[in-house]
Amino acid sequence: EEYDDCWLRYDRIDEGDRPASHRRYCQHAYVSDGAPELGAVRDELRRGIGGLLGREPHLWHHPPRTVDGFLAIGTPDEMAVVRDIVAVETVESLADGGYCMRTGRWNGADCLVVTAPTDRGLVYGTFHLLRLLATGRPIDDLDVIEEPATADRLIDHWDNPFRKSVERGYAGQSIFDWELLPELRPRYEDYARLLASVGINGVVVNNVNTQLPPRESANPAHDELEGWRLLETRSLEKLTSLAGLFRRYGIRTLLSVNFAAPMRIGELDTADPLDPEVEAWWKRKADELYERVPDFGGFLVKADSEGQPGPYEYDRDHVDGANVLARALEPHGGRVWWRAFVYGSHEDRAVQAAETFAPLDGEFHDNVTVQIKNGPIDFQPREPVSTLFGAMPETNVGCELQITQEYTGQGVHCCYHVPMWKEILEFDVDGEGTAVTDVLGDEGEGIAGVGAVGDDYNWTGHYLSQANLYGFGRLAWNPDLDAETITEEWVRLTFGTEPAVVETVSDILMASWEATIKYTTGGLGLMHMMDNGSEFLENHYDPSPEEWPGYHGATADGIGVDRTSAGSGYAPQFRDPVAERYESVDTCPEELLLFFHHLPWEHELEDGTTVVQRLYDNCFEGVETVRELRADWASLEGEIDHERYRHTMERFDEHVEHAAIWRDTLVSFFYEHSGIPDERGRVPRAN
Ligand code: BDP
Repeated sequence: EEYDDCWLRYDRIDEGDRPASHRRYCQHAYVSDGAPELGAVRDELRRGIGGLLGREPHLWHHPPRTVDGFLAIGTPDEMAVVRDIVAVETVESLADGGYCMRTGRWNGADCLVVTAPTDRGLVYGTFHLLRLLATGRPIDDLDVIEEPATADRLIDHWDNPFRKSVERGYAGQSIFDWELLPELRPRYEDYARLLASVGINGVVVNNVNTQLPPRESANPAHDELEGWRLLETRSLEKLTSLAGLFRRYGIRTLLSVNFAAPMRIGELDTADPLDPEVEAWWKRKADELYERVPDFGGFLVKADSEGQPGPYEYDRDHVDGANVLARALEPHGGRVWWRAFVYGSHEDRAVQAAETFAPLDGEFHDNVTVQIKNGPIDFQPREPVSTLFGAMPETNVGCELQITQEYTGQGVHCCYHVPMWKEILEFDVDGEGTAVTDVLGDEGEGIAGVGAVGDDYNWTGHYLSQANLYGFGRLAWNPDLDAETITEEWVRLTFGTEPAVVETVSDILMASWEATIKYTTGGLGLMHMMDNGSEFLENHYDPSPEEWPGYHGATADGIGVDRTSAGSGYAPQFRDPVAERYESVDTCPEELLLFFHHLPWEHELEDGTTVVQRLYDNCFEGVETVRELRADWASLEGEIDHERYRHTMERFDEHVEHAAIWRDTLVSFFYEHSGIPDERGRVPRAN
């Protein structure tokens, strides 16, 4: 089976282009024995150093003698050389996953130590070292201390086991083959390497939709969604095998579970979370799981949301629902990730999550994390941040981001999400400098990304979408990294260090998100301009603004949705002064203006342009930018390998065409409702 190496290419660097320190330190490596993670470290050193330097390192089980330099990788208690070069207290004070890298002299040789309090940290340290080598950085004067900003950094796969489809996946079928498991595909290991190389430490292997919503089940065209079956005893052997592989890379395995499992899998006639038999069922199931997978991460649950079962059916609330699962996992160190994605009972869905969850603050068990989507709607190209991040101080919260490009061009458009995620994670929730990331800092909190990989050769459908997976991991590890740093790192690892290539690809990525926002929304905060498709899980790719009057609020007199205190009340859910800023038309930032306000088409923006004219201009500008990005990509012909050049070029051709379709649909829509022509005459008048 063939597939791309993504950012772990380890292409040979010519002797002349590489700092002398690489060879001096990396020809010999003393790696401690024991834990499975150290096997992964050794394999990676062979691959990485073997590739980059053209010769595999000599691996030692004791400190090498009579060498000029060597690597020493292990925990302090296992290696005297580590203790001599790095203070034990420094290492021991680090959080799980943290590590130190430090150069020193030992027994007449130069020595580079990679050490950590846990084996998982050694894996991360090794990948960091290889990243330095691959990007051509010198390593002879290192003193690095790294620690993850948040304890849990998860990928949520929306993969449907058995039938292998991926909900909102644009890169082919699921990489997980549950029919074949417990037999392992080589690809799993390479996936684990990619994830560990950017610090991901948990993988939820199946879709949050574990059964088909009732309204759909009547449709014979759909196979059943059967993710709930993974909790069956006969699936556990498969899970055990996969979990064992991920464990080598410090990654814990988790499952999405069906709240009605005691009925679907067990023999009970209720799933009432307060029923003692239900409680006992979950406990038995957890015991059974942990017997096989002692480091099992826990359960992810979508309950009472879009047709998935939940506690409401029994007149119980989300606390009752989450806590019964939490009690079952607690003795084993597992965690419940309980999603806050609920809507349907309010005219404006934006307000519902906070109304439902904020009053429950403080009632969830310690091993429950409430997992909140970044915004109040649903992964739209740009949304305001969810008010829940500032509303549950006594609860462990997690932030759910979308790596897959459901609403941002799927496998076709180039849209780099890192700048969006920076905006979200840096958002000041209280106006006093408390960023979303600060809310995520405690034990039991974290960041989850909805996965983007599939069985395609290039993993993510679009080669440039690999950058979203890379960037997600890097940001989850350290949200303070700036977008430019992450981008440059990815490009250097993926396309090499030639300055013109690095600059061109980085610029393309950095410009892509703003362009997407413009041609898919008009850039003033409109939601849901897309096609919902006619059946379950379709589309979200083409434009179809007429479908969603309640979301964009377009009428003859104006556009936008009033979400101030006079309207649906989303703005006042923020804490002051944030609430005040959104509440007033004068202070609301232009890019979210129509999210919070319904305004006349001819309302004047700060520079005197009217709302409708700005919408026109933005749509045209967005497409212009995409044309420029395509031209920039075209300039790389001959500078990068032909296959990646060609594949991506074809994507750009389609991107330009499709962006123009978006533009034309949106501007006609704005014109039809407003009756106001484009000042620059670009918008076709009604026919
Ligand atoms: C929406 C998707 C849908 C998911 C749902 C969710 O369109 O496929 O099931 O969110 O997050 O974005 O549960």
